[in-house]
Amino acid sequence: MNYDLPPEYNALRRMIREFCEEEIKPLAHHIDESGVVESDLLRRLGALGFLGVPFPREYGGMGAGELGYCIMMEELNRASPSVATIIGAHIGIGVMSMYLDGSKALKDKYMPDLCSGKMICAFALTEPNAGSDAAAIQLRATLEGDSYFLDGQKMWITNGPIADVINVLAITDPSLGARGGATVFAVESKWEGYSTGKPERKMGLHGSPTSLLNFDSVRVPKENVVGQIGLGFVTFMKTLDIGRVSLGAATLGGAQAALEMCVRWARTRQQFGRQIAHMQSIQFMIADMAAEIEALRALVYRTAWLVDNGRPFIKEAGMCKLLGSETASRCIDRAVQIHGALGLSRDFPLERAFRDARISEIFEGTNEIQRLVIASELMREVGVRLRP
Ligand code: COS
Repeated sequence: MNYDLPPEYNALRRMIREFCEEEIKPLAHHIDESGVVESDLLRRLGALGFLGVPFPREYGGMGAGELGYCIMMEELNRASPSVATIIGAHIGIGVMSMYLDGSKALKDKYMPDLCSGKMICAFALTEPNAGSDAAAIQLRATLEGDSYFLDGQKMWITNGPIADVINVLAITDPSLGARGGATVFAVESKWEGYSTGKPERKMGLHGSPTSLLNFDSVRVPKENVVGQIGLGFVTFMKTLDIGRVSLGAATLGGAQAALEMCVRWARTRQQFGRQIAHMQSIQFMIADMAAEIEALRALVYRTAWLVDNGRPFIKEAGMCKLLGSETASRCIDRAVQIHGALGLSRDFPLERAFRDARISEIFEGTNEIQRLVIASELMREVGVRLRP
């Protein structure tokens, strides 16, 4: 379970795994059935410092960097993908966008409460007409005196119904469009004119609340601009790059959990008078899973290392998300096959894992977008600029 990482990361993993085994895993089925992650669980995760794992201590974080954060996401997703998704949206893209480009004053204002779990964060990019084409956003921010007024809608926003602070990308200069005329704003959900739609009913991740956000002339003081006016698109693209690494880590945890279930089942299940582990058809599936997971682990940990050491990582981040989500889907699918009818039972975790895994190929940039990002980076290295 240590995977040859330095001792401080092993200690972090042990701490998180213990919490997951005792406090999250026993609730995972109930979370799926009820569609709710109790806010008390998030508060307790915050009190233990888990909601600030990657961030420096000066902002209330744990200072464990991207690698520490990836280890946490891996462990959380092993226990409950719904809980992992709430925390991934909160830390990995929500708080991250503020941490990357926000002013010190803004970070001082919000990050300690976000890292302690007193406040929950969301990242709002997607709109009715802007998904993969992120630059097509229309939500408008108009400057009047010392404030901006936000008008428009965001949709499919993870943590939408529970977020206290939402980092929102809005058009501030329509003549420049999103690529030079969009800005990020930190909006508090209690402000007048802000409201959310009812939670979306999804195939999986039932405990991770997702909704539409409405902005009806929401007044945002100038101090809540995140980063520079007009450079919000870049802030959001950089945030998504980092988010893709930890998303890869989460899928790694999901795939690993499926493999462990298969190994246990191959030892206990008897058919044709012997453990199914002795059958080559089962061995081949388990071996393929193990090999793919090991390759994914190496990629995710190396990419996290690139992030922590200030090296370029955009291409590798796309690979983490692409390979991770497809590996997890494939491994969980094989696990269902190995478990036979039990794999389809709603009383056994694989059916839930199967439904929960599917979205990883879609959210935070579809896998088609990841292929485009990887190809763009490859071609950029030889001086060719690709357009979507
Ligand atoms: N890091 C830093 N800056 C970046 C960047 C990145 N990864 N990607 C783009 N930028 C900046 C650059 O400044 C770029 O200009 P130059 O390269 O000319 O200097 C500018 O933003 C515009 O970039 P580009 O023209 O490549 O943007 P596109 O509109 O063509 O979009 C894709 C590119 C498709 C990759 C982008 O729209 C995307 O990632 N889409 C998916 C969005 C997504 O993940 N949605 C999921 C919902 S949010 S959870």
